[in-house]
Amino acid sequence: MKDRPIGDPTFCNHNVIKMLKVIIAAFLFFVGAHCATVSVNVVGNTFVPAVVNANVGDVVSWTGLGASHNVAQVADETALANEGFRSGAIGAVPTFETTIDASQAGSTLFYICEAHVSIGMRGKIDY
Ligand SMILES: [Cu+2]
Repeated sequence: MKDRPIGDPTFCNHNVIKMLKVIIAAFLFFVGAHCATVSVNVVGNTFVPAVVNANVGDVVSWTGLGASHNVAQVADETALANEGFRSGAIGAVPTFETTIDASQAGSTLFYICEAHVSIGMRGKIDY
């Protein structure tokens, strides 16, 4: 093997590639380690907790939707019309999940149960 002077740009290309692999692996681990599942349950006609905090990459998971509830994103605290994620028709599924993506960062997401929004069945996801 030929000796190369310090500063030679072809020096140790293998090590640079190895280092990049380590950096990418560390980044993926770091991102993965910060993704969490945020759980919301339905108790009676209420989302519990009604306000949750989530980060980009987190999964928000609703359980207890049963036969008489659903989850539908709406524009704000008073809106009634679906605008975004939706679990389907009322009672269609017992559980529902949505993953928070970067386009939703820095805002508050509002959602309702379409069957019971008239009696205040609303929730919020804060960032
Ligand atoms: Cu409901």
